[in-house]
Amino acid sequence: GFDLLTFGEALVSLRSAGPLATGGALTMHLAGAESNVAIGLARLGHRTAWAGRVSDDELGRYVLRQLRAEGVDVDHVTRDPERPAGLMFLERRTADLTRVGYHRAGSAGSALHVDDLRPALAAGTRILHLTGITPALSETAREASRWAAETASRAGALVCLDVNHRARLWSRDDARAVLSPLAGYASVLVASADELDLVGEAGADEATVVAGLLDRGVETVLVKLGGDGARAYTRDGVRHAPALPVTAVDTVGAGDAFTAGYLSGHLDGLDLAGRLRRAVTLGAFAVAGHGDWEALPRRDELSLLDDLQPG
Ligand code: KDG
Repeated sequence: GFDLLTFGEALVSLRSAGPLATGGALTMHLAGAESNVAIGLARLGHRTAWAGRVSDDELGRYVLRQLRAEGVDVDHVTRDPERPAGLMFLERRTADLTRVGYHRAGSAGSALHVDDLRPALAAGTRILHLTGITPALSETAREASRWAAETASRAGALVCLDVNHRARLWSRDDARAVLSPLAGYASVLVASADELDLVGEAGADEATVVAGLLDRGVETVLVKLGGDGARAYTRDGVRHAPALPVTAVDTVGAGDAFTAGYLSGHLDGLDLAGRLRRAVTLGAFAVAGHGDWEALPRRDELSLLDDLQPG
């Protein structure tokens, strides 16, 4: 079995150095919140698998090659001969402003179906990670997400749902209607502060949403606060972890790194403080380097930022 199984849509991201409307060179990267998490864990030596559908062409081969090179198991990936790869343009519009554009409607990844996930789940996993992006992609991807969360939690896996609201894909009300029930399968729920009411009542404050989630059986609620770190809620109370004081050059992927660090700490049997420390450490690596996941640490690099750790 795997330590962690995750699934979703991996995208080919094309990054510009300046405004897209004036053209120029684009660089090609692997993107996708779930594949970012998979790479974060694989780099730390955990047995990690990613499942999903990829286009059966050069771009699909590129996605698989990147994941394999990072040590992520892709044995249970489906190749889709009919649909194209999902693309994402990451436009560096100004030094401080990046704009995201998706070309993913009708993509291979968005056609994800329950049947694509059966073999990977049958292999067994300690953790199932999923995001609120996948259920926004299509009806079949939504059902696949629900089925996987239910099946893994029944089998005794720790289910981690990272809300990851993508406003380009659906409205907050549509997201809430799907993600709120999905959260009922989760042991660990990750959200940024502005996403929390997508797994509770519209407009509800943090304390109310968290209380509701803990009541429904979620064990740990992690609220990401960007440069302010994160708060972790359990039945025992709340704990705050400050972010590490690094120079942020690229925040895309920081949330995925945070989640990967937390789950790595769980797999290593760390206590809550240790899991949070690893979470903010991976988040710091992600923001202090370019790319969604390229700057994430190997296990022998985890201590590189230790001088920045409080306490
Ligand atoms: O978390 C980073 C992701 O936003 C990026 O890799 C692309 O998965 C992605 C998405 O759907 O936005």
